[in-house]
Amino acid sequence: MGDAIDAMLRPGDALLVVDVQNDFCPGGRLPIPQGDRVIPVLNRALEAARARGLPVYASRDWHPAHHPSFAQQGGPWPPHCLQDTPGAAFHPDLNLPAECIIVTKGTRFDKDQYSAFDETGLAEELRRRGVQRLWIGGLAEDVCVEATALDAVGLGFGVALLPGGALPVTPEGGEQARARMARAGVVLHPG
Ligand code: VGL
Ligand code: ZN
Repeated sequence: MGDAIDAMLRPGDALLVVDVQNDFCPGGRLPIPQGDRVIPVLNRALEAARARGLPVYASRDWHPAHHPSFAQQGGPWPPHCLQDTPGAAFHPDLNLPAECIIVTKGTRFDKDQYSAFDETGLAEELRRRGVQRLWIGGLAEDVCVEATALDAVGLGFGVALLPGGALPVTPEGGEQARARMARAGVVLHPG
């Protein structure tokens, strides 16, 4: 299924890989079950985008110590993706091209930023490059992928999820997230 992505990409498309970082994969500090299984799918999409000269973006969660999303600070999550630690690095198997633009989020001291569009300037960057449709995949499907996809739709971009390219924190969470995304106009089963 992932291989079909090649035929679905067109001019005006871009790829956005959300938070495929060590801490969100097995062995990390906030592991998404089987989170690393999205990597081969994303690598095929990255290769297809490269072959077509389409822009590629990768977001990363990049928290300072004592971030408000951490449990000790009253937030919902264990500490994860601490700036400049191995857990915050992109998974080593993810083949991000040299031209990939990195979108850093989660750095604010006062609140979390689940969406790659939340005060990052990403929408302006995409418009500058003539991007009309975003293909999104990554981790977690029911947290940052969802928030990013919903924002992208709200900002006027076409949005499709990469088939097999996202996984949730929990199966139920994933189901609910996909329902909300579908209602908002995200294309979940393109092709
Ligand atoms: C995420 C939980 C906390 C994500 C980030 O990238 O989906 N989830 N911070
Ligand atoms: Zn986080």
